[in-house]
Amino acid sequence: MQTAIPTLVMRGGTSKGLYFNASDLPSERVLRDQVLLSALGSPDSREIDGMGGGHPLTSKVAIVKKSTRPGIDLDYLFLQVWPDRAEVSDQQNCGNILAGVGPFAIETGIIEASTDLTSVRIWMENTESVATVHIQTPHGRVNYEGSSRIDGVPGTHAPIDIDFEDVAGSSCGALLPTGNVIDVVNGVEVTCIDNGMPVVCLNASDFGLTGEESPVEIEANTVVKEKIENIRLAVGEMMNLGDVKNKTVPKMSLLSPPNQGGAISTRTLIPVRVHEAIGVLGAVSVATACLIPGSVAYKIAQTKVSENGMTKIDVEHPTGFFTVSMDVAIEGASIIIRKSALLRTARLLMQGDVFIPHSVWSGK
Ligand code: NQM
Repeated sequence: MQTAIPTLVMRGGTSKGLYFNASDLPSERVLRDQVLLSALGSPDSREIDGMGGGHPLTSKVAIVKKSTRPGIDLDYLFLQVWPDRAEVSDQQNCGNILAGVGPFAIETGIIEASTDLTSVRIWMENTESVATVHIQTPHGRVNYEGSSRIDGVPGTHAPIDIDFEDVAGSSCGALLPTGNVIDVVNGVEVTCIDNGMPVVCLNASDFGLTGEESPVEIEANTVVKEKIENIRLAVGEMMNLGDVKNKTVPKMSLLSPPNQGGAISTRTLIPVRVHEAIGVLGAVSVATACLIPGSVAYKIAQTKVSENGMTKIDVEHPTGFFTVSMDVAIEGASIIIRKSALLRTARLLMQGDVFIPHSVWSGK
């Protein structure tokens, strides 16, 4: 016997995952996590007995419900299901999966669409912060087709514009969680930053890399990976994240000068695998570091701050660019990011039930 749980499979930005209505899952956390591990097929590096894709970017879950918070439409909890470890983590947010949350809620009737454009205010439970997502909804239906392109996804799709409000320090308590622009860890200069995602900025050249290596090449370089992981373990406490041994944060971003006309080039460990692109909030954090005088990123970046304070930063990554626009006020040594705006696309891939064995959960 198996239990059927309604779900939508969606691509959100450059990630893919299962989207659930919170009311369809067990509310008790341990049981909920067992259900999700079973649904995705973890632990197994191929996730062959479930819906996960065997990679952190395709082993993701969104749990969505109508919000009771004033001025907020939806609550969104992101969960990272480790493919090869029986672990479900709520320790990070995901701005890519976020792109599919509004469309999911409209498709499943949690909220109603407006005509033409629906703006949805989403409470991101992982980081206790707000995003506003703008979805094309002609005749009250989600439109997925269009001419917007994001690097890392083939073809073009309807745009989903996302605005993040104040997300600085949302995981670590401060934009610069160590209190410093630069720390020296294991003899290497790092900038620890959290503008929506905890990220450690590293200079690729400090690891004997050009920064243009492919994700496969970096993943094969066990010496460099070990050196980076040792720095990650050392900065966890300094970033107020505690022991990060089994956590997916902080992300480790190797930076080098741009070579495609952007502001900076990145290769980001998330933290075991190397991202094929870069995470949404990960890109926002790196882009922010580019604006902070003296940071590892600032020293490498070729950034132009526009006159009206709206700054556009093209973050290069292994499969193209990620453009972040920021409303920034730099006053002396302090930097205030009022808003970050970016483009994503999302697509409904499948609607149905995911089946899990009765022995895991016999249903509501
Ligand atoms: O940083 C991958 C992704 C992400 C997270 C990761 C993300 C974000 O590409 O907001 O989107 O860094 O684990 O989906």
